[in-house]
Amino acid sequence: MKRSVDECKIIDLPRITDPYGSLTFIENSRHIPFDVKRIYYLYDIPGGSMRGSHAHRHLHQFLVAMSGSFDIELDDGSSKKSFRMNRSYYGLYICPMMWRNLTDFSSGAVCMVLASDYYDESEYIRDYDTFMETAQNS
Ligand code: T46
Repeated sequence: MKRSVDECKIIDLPRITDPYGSLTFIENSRHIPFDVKRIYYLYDIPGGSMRGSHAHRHLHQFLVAMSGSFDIELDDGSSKKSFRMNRSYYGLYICPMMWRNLTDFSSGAVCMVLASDYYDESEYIRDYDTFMETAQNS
């Protein structure tokens, strides 16, 4: 089944705000469309860096800007979409087979990723031509 960038979307999270600050929570399978098996985060990202530049064959992910801001460009092999991430009360759901580039990290930006499976390098597609071929034949 060919995946579409239209399956990827911003999801607003619950936000509880009082005079002492705000609280946001994410519940497995309730707020995001998969079960979470792994959490990781990117931080101490030097200005001008690009992260990503790959796709995952099967992985579902949900990315949140816990601090600061950055841009995400998604590419399904036919269409592209861009998202500006700059609040910790929403995140971007990314379905499998999306090439992604993360750029324009602000100073102190932290990107948290919830993922549907454990780390597995064989599940990555790191070559863009291979990604295009795989996407077009799926
Ligand atoms: C994405 C962005 C936001 C591990 O050993 N375990 C892990 O769980 C992960 C995620 C990575 N690694 C190792 C594998 C590589 O040697 O850490 C190194 C960098 O990993 P990666 O190329 O995945 O890093 P990013 O920041 O370019 O990409 C990651 C996600 O893979 C990607 O899907 O969207 O974070």
